[in-house]
Amino acid sequence: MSRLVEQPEEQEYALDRDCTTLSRHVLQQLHSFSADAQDLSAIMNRIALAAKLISRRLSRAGLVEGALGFTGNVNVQGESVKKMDIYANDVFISVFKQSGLVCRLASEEMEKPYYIPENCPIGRYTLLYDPIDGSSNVDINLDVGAIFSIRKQEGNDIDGEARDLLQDGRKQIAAGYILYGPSTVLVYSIGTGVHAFTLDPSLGEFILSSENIQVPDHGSIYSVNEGNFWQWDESIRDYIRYVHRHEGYTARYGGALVGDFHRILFQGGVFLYPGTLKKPQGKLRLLYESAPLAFLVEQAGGRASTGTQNLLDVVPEALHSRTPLFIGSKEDVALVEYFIQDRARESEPAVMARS
Ligand code: P6P
Repeated sequence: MSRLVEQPEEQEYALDRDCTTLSRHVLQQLHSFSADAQDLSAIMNRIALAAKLISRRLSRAGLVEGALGFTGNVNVQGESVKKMDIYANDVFISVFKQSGLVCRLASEEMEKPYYIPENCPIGRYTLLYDPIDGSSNVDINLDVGAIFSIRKQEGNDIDGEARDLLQDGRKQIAAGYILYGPSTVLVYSIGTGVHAFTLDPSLGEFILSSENIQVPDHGSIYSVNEGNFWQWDESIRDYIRYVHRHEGYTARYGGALVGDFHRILFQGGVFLYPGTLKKPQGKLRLLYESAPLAFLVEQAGGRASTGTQNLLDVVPEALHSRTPLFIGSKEDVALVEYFIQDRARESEPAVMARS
């Protein structure tokens, strides 16, 4: 039986790809070895280290005493806190503490940012993150994620109110997420396209797996928690009725934003978290959930909206501000906006010609 023999050029490609680590890729993207470029590369490397530590914990959580379940506390969001939320939050703090890279860490799990004063004279960056997104999936071994955003430090924040963070999403200099699924994948952008790295446990390295990802202009997937139908504005109900009545749509909803977004990034479609009666501004937090994903999706040729405004233009009133989120393929987000902007009630949307 003939052995599959890689051709020399295939061997060279495979070896080169296996050597394209995250930190090397960041420097390649920046075409620079400046201090700023090195800092950004080092920050991404620390995020990768946090991802490896959390991935390791998740992969054995069922076997580790006290890894799963609730802490019995409620966070600033009013949500019950999982033990994994706290563990992951502490991992990010630990990996950045001695790094000299960031002055502040702003997290879904902390009411106020965590300051690393010894880094502030040096660190010119703030890391905003959701350490475990979708923690309702943790105890049942389904996919969860983390979302991160990197912003430049502006001013010295002497009163600790972090007002310089209350700026629109276009102030982000980098953003990404980690998906803890069958494999651990880190997706990021520094404004030069969207790129995915897969953790190779045998190497302990994130290796480049997809470069310059482009979200399709249209996809069949709509991703929303239809259990909230009774709480939605009529325009959202009209949109849902539309996709229920037209061929070519498929519902997919995993209960973890990162996994649902990852599916849409690669296959197209739209993720929706509209405002509800109980949460008129929606559930998802702007600075460390929606805005980082909006940064990515625009880099990938897609679109993110509050329904009436480009998500990246939204200026938060507070660190934990929420917004409705409609994100994904530009045609599919535009259709949702069409219903929301109420034009659809008078005439058939132009895109209906598609079906
Ligand atoms: P619901 C997880 O708690 C999360 O913040 C996102 O990851 C997810 O998309 C959303 O909430 C799920 O919320 O109301 O559908 O359970």
